[in-house]
Amino acid sequence: MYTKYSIEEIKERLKSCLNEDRYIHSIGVMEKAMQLAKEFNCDVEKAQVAGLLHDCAKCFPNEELAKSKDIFEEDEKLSCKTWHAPVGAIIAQDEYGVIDKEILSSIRWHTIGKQNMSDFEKIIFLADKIEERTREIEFRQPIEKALYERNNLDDAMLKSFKITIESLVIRNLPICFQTIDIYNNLLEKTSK
Ligand code: DGI
Ligand code: FE
Ligand code: FE
Repeated sequence: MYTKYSIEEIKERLKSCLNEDRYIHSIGVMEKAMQLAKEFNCDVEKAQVAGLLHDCAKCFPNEELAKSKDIFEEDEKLSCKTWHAPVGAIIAQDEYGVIDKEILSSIRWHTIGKQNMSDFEKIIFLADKIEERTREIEFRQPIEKALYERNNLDDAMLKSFKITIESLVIRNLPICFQTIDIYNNLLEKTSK
């Protein structure tokens, strides 16, 4: 048991604080995270909780999220789209009773990523990008292809960062240094 609530109780609660699309996305991430956990030998029950809760703060207004800016990375402060991740980890702990450190860190870093992520953190990150209920096939497919070509989580992480960075550039949005750093590292690591 990774929270004091049942999965059904968590779903009910999420339904009341996410919009419908975001709720469906969260169910999609839960399902995909469980699938990836099986395929890549991670804890399936833990993946279920992390996937379901990863965006639990996504629908909070920016002013509300900004109240926690002391816990944001310096350059994260520039990019309000990233704020729901650090706040989500706090909400998962305080409101949903999650104490498992790896679940909390997978939520914390599911948007900008982090150096040296564990396999568990990677599968939550990737499930968010390739869930089948709301992510469009043209974004999903190249990441899946990269994942299954060599059965390598880092190949898929690299592809996912490429797509995110491209889309931030196209939308004229700032990019966290950390994202660029991780991208550079993955590029080196996966070329071996
Ligand atoms: O919350 P989701 O929409 O399911 O997905 P997410 O948490 O991965 O990303 C939310 C948005 O954050 C997405 O449009 C990309 C954007 N974003 C903004 N700045 C950065 C960033 N993503 C990364 N990786 N790095 C950034 O610096
Ligand atoms: Fe998110
Ligand atoms: Fe998400």
